[in-house]
Parts: sequence; structure tokens; C-alpha cells
Amino acid sequence: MIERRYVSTAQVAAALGVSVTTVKRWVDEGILPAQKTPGGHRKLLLADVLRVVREGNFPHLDLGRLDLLGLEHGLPETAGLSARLLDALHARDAGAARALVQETHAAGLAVTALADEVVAPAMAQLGHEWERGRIDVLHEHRATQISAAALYELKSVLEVSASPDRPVAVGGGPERDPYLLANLLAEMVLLEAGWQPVNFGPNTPLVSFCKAVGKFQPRLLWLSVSYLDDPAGFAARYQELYREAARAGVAVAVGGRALTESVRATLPYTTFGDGMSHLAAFARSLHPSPRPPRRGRPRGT
Ligand code: B12
Repeated sequence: MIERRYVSTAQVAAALGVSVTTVKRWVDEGILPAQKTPGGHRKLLLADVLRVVREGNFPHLDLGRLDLLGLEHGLPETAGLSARLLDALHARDAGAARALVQETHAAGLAVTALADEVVAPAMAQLGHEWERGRIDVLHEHRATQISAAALYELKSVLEVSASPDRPVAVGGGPERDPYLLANLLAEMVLLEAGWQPVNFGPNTPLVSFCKAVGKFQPRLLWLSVSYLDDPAGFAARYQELYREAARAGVAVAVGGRALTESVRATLPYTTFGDGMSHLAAFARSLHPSPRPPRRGRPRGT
């Protein structure tokens, strides 16, 4: 059902147009995470190889060597993937949702695109159907749980290949905001960007984030705000959190539909983002991920 596709160092060397020794050195330098088999062989997760492909520039790239059926024709459009996810959610087909999430990632779709171009549009469509009375709030809850289950499995794949020395980020949603998916995706995007995210999830009192800043000494705090029943009360408590973070030199990234322009105008923050691609770009600006050495490196870097 869930394929964690592994490829050999020889396959990777052939696909990237480099020697097996180079691939082994990249593994030893932590640029290409790998698992060692009891026999001492290095097993590389396909998703990691495709991530390095995305970050590097390999003039002799030949993905066909990784015999990934159908990749030479490129990934399907994300709009099509989002429609497929919506179909799975309508049908309450958890298996189809899991397969879609796993396979698109294994095929090279970044978590940021999965979040902004696949999951968010599919859930937004469900929201419109609820608003028009076509579906019940029950479907929204079930769709959230099915999507979350598929994402948690992908998160475990991302965690396997995470390198040891990563900066810490803490985050979640404020009190009385029940929204789960945006925070889970923020956590996964930060994992993919080489961070160690600590997600407190939705409905977390802002005062607890103040404590988390002291306890976890993060470099980054994210806040996803999808629902506010008391914007003024939130702004007052948030000011205290931002002061705490600023004192500790912690960058604060905020986002979410409830942070409208008028609400944002009352808040200090380091960065605001409309989508997870903004969070990833900001996180990478604070902590650039290590790049493959010279051979295959983008021109001029
Ligand atoms: C699922 C859902 C629920 C579920 C939540 C289940 C759960 N545990 O998560 C439940 C049923 C609880 C719910 C409740 C309500 N809901 Co509701 N809900 C939704 C729905 C369908 C999907 C939300 C979701 O998870 N989307 C997926 C995430 C990944 O996408 P996203 O939130 O857009 O986040 C993206 C960006 O904002 C950004 N982002 C988000 N956080 C962050 C953080 C950072 C740092 C950055 C950089 C970026 C960023 O990136 C994300 C990915 O692209 C939306 C429809 C929609 N348009 O999203 C309606 C929707 C948000 N709900 C709505 C409403 C009205 C409500 C209720 C008030 C209904 C009611 N009367 O009770 C309540 C309010 C909450 C409450 N107190 O209960 C309306 C809001 C309308 C408005 N004007 O804002 C919507 C838009 C539906 C609609 N079309 O009318 N809801």
C-alpha cells in the first residue's frame, strides 16, 4: 500500500551522472541521507534523491535510470492531483488519499506544493460545498481526519531522512482555533526544509508558546491562525508572546485565513505568509540546507 521506495547508490550515480564514490561521499557528508543495511549497504530513499535533484543542478540527469514508472513524462498537474484528492475525500476513501500523498511525494512533489496546490484547494472546495449546504460539517471533519492520516504517514518518511543537527522551530494554533491541517503541513514543510519542528497543534494557549520559547530555545516560532472569536483579545495576548520571542531572538512567522489585513495591522511579526511556500522560503533563508559539492552545483555558486 505505502511504498517507501529505495534505490541503490549505483542507480543514483547513474541517474545523476556522477560516480558511485561521489554518491557514497555525499551520504557520508549528510547531503544524501541513507540507511545502512546489516550487510553495510547504503539504501537511499527515492524521495530524498528527488529532493537533492530538485536542489541541485545535474547536467547529466537521467531519472529513467531510477526506473520510476511514468516519471519521464513528468508529474501530473497539481490541479489534477487536487481534484483526485477531493474525489477521495468525497468518497471517504482513506486508502486513495494515502496513496496519492505518498506517490506524489515519491515522484518529487515538494511538501510546499502538496500543501498550497493540492490539499488547501481540495479542502477549500469542501468548504464551499458546506457553505452552500451541500455537505454537512461531518464531512469536513471526516475529510480533515482522512487527510491528516495520509499526511502523518508522509511525515514519518520525512522524519526518517531528517539529518541530526537541525535548528528548532515551535508552533501551532491559538486557543479556540480547532484547525489541524495547516499546522501539520507547517511542521512537515519545516521538516523538509531541514528544521526540527515541535508542533503543539491547534487550540494551544498563546501563553504556552511563551513557555515553549524558554523551554525549547527555538530559532523560529510559527503561528497558524484560521479562526478568531475574539481578535482584540488575541492581539493583546499575541503582543506578549511576540515580546517574549523578540527578547529571545526568535523569528516569528505567522499565517492563516483569520489573519486578515486589518488584524495583521495590529500585530508585530517577522514574516507573514499566504502559503506554505512562504514559510519554507523564510525557513531556508534562516537555515540554508547543505548543497551538493561543486560537481553538479548550479552555475555561479
Ligand atoms: C475543515 C474545516 C473546518 C473544520 C476544522 C477541522 C479541524 N480539526 O481542522 C471544522 C468543522 C471544525 C470547522 C469549523 C468552522 N468553520 Co470551517 N472550514 C474547514 C475547511 C473546509 C478546511 C480548512 C482546512 O483545513 N484547510 C486546509 C489548510 C491546509 O488550508 P488553509 O487553512 O487555507 O491554510 C493555507 C494558508 O492559509 C496558509 N497558512 C495557514 N497557516 C499558515 C501559517 C503560516 C506561518 C504560513 C506562512 C501560512 C499559513 O498555508 C496553508 C496551505 O496553503 C475550510 C475551507 C477552506 N477554505 O479552507 C472551512 C472554513 C474555513 N470554515 C468556515 C467556518 C465559517 C467555520 C465555522 C465558523 C462554522 C461554524 N459556524 O461553526 C467553524 C469555526 C471554527 C470553530 N470554532 O468550530 C469558513 C470561514 C469563512 C470565513 N469568512 O473565514 C470556511 C472558509 C468555509 C466556507 N467556505 O465558508 N471548519
